Amino acid sequence: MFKYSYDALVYASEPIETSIRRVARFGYDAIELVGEPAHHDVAEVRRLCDAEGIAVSSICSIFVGAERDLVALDPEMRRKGIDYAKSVVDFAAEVGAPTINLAPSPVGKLAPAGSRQQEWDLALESLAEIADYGAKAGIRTCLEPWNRYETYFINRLDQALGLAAAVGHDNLGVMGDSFHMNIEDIDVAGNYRLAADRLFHVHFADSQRAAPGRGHIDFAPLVQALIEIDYQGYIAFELLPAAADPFATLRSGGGEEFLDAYTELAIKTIKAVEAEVRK
Ligand code: LER
Ligand code: MN
Repeated sequence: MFKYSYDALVYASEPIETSIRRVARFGYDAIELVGEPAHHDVAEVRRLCDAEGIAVSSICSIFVGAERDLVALDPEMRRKGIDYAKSVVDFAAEVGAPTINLAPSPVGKLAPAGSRQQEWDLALESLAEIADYGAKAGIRTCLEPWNRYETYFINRLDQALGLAAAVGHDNLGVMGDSFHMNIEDIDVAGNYRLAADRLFHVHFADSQRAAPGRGHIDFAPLVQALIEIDYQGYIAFELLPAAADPFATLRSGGGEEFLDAYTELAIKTIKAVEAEVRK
């Protein structure tokens, strides 16, 4: 059976203790933490996870803003982005998370500042440095493609594979988020198969980013593909309200169902799909 995780990003700013207890209560193997090292007390996270018998599956890097842009044309800004990614690697090592995700440029940057070629070349350099730093710390790094409304850089898993191959570092793989892939990838299951052992991490959410079972993605072919490639990573649920600014919705107390109800429903739905597919 796969290992399951829930992204604490969904829980917005609630105390981490509540989040860890909730995922443990609903039978998860792990929690995914938000890539804001300064917002976490590492000793507390470790103590709570040990007490609840769960692991930290991964760190979800937060590439937002000009200071977290791995292809920034200004070398000082680019350095800030690289240093941020390295701080997420350090955080992962401290909390015992095996994997972090990376994005070449931040959420909401919808056009290159320089030429595409120039930014591509900068991405190769920045990503190689971070992948290498991760390798030395024993932390796997992987590229997450986002849909066209979040980034111009890479939108599909096959593009992420192309970028990872161009970097050519063993420690740089890809991850596939079913929400983004449902929008952009021609064949979601096919692209999981194409990634094969370069697929380091998976995010699952339904078509409108609600819990699987609440939208129109048929998860059986996706699960089948993961089984066929002998996927050994975690399936982490990253669910968000259907709003232009889902975080504002969560912060203002909207999206109550993303707490207990979806935490319970997501794992229940996909475990049932997994059991059926493995029959
Ligand atoms: C992060 O995992 C993600 O999928 C992005 O949509 C965040 O903006
Ligand atoms: Mn994601």
